[in-house]
Amino acid sequence: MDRIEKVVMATAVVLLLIFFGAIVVAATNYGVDLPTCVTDRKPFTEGSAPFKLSDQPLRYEAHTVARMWMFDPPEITIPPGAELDLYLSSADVVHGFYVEGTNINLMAVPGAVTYQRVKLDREGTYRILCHEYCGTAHHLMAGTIVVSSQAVEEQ
Ligand SMILES: [Cu+2]
Repeated sequence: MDRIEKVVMATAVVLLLIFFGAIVVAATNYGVDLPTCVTDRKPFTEGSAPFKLSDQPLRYEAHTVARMWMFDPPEITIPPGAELDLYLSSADVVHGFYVEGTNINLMAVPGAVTYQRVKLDREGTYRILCHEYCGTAHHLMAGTIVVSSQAVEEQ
């Protein structure tokens, strides 16, 4: 083996050890972790309409349960520009939760709670669709997110 090849290989090994060490230090000392949408919340089987978080204006939280073949609650109403913390669980099998025309896309997994913070500025009705085949009536599984300025007066 040529001397230059040995130097290049030794340099590569040293760099690998440095990078691996940096990952270990980041994970153990700085809490750096892989991004995930799975929370450590306890799974729930009853959905709830969005409720306003009292300490912050225009912050809402909703708990949605997916089950064959519906979303509970079937309609989520929030005012435009509100931030919605959406928690999702499943009562039976794996379902999908996709909101047309947005980047909202979650999996509903039995025994787990997934999460996405949602902000919709434009008023309108957004269709929620299940995108994971979950049985014979999968194609009927839908819900809506209604973004309406009237939602402020209702809550
Ligand atoms: Cu489905």
